[in-house]
Amino acid sequence: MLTHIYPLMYRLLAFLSSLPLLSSLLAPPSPCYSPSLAWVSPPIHSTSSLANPNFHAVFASPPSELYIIGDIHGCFHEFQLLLTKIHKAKCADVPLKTFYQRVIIAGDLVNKGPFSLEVLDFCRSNSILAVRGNHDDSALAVFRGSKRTSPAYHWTSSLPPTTARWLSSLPYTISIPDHDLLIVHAGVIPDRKLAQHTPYEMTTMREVFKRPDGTYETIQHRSQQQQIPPDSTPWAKLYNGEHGFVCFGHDARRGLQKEKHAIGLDTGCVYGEILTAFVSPGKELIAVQANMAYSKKTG
Ligand SMILES: [Mn+2]
Repeated sequence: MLTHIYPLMYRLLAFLSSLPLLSSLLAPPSPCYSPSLAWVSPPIHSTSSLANPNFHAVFASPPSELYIIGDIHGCFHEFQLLLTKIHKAKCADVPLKTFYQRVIIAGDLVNKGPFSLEVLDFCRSNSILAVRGNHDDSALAVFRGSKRTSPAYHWTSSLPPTTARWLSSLPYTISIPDHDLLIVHAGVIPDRKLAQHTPYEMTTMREVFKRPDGTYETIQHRSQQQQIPPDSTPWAKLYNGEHGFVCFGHDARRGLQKEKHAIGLDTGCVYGEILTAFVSPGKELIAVQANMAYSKKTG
């Protein structure tokens, strides 16, 4: 009997879901950190695996000015200095709460530096938008039980579950059509649709090379010792702007990368260099000097 009822219930639900009002009631719960972010694919708060579907978010009604910040890596004090500097320079008359709604982090909020928990807690409690970086993903993996012996991950044992949930709800890309912007941690593969990227590619790539069939493949190198293949090219040099102007991080070795359709914002704060913000739409850069080197540059 039940086997007859289930398909009928499913069809009824599908019909109800197609009605505008009910579809909003039946929709998956919205992400916890921004009422203005529309999800192309709904976030799934998996506690068992990082093999989540690709999260591609669209920021549909953004503020007229946005400040995109590169890799923070737990450099909480430099992060605060930069926020203060941007606020003072661009919108001192705007309340801080409103100002934070204009800030987006290009991933790798954590690890290497001393204050990962503080950075996460600040961003979560102030509803600051961010995309996920490879370090954010690996910290989540350790938090969920993946074995890492490195003391670099000890801080994850103090990660509050609410903050972990917030971190796991972050998308891999944020598209902002009104600014013609795409935020992603590491990059996108030229000539490839967003939906065809894996989280690993979006959080780790630096170079691409051409396959015999003419399509591009990613390369990510882990350390300075590892050779960059001679026939590869930094992806941003080949990117034609098809997803908008891309703000990314992840490549502290190259530092600031200014290309026609993309800008690389990992300017090595955690290595004692600088923390950089990109202003949209003005394309201005605002930066602060790191207080010290917290980590040795390896890649
Ligand atoms: Mn990274």
